[in-house]
Amino acid sequence: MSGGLYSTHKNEFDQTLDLKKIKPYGDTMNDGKTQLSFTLPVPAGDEAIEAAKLLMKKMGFDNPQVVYMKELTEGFTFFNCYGSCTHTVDYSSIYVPKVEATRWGMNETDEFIKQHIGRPIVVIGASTGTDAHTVGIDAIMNMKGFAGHYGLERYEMFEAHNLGSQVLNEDFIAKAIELKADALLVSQTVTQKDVHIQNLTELVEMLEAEGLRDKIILACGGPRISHELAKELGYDAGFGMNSYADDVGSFIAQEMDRRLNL
Ligand code: B12
Repeated sequence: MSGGLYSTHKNEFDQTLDLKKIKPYGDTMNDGKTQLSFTLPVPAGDEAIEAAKLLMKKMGFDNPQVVYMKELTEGFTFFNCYGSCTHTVDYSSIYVPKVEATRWGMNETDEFIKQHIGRPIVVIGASTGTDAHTVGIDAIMNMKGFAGHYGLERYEMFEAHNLGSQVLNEDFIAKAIELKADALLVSQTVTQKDVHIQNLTELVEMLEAEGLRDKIILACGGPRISHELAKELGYDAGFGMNSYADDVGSFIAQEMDRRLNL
């Protein structure tokens, strides 16, 4: 039969993709199939399953199913569930602010800095406040880098200082003054009770009070940081998941060049 399995599959099961009304894809287009997990503050049992299903209905899921349940500790039950999402979003109208820079590899960035800046750029990074997560900032700064992308310490034209974790904003700023930093890189992983917002905001306010904010390139990153949030908080750029030294390195080089040419 001509067309084979693929065309049969497409004709029989897939409905038209409408980018103005997208919903999750499970087995077939527009089936809305979604997996989600959450914990309820009740003991495990039939009533807990019913509560989970009712909640899913209220969230907009048809045919809610609880496929796994476990009491984590007395009075708290974890659920894995499936359901069909009834909502859609208009993908064609989405606008996401992004860092305005061309992403280069290490050699290209080094070459650009040599030609346009003419000296190594001093960068200080830290996971600040009470945040003890170091893997993110290490991924960006360490010599060996992350997922095949070398970190800033490996670059010839970056003088990179990684201060580690739980660095207080005042110590971070003192180091920036001591080393005459061109750029500060802040990593924030814990977002519970919006602690990252308070901490990131405090740093901006302290830099402003010292008269340093305009003299420094300030970027932040972390799994729940977006460029939009970073800009809102007074940063020059924000980097989320799947970002590498390439992204922030080329941004800093291009931003420094832009400022030198103002
Ligand atoms: C390892 C880990 C720990 C280790 C950290 C060890 C260490 N030396 O870092 C330990 C055990 C210490 C730990 C402790 C805690 N943790 Co923890 N931890 C994790 C875990 C499992 C992995 C994080 C990680 O290393 N990711 C890998 C790196 C490479 O990814 P990344 O950080 O996102 O970095 C990338 C980007 O975001 C970006 N990036 C990051 N920073 C920057 C900075 C700049 C400038 C740029 C450009 C880019 C950038 O680039 C990186 C590479 O692409 C996560 C869960 C998970 N699977 O993600 C929980 C997690 C982050 N931890 C969590 C929590 C709650 C805690 C604790 C509060 C637990 C507790 N109650 O004690 C404590 C916090 C202690 C503290 N004071 O901070 C929560 C955070 C929830 C939230 N929304 O806030 C998570 C999500 C777990 C969970 N699901 O609950 N944790």
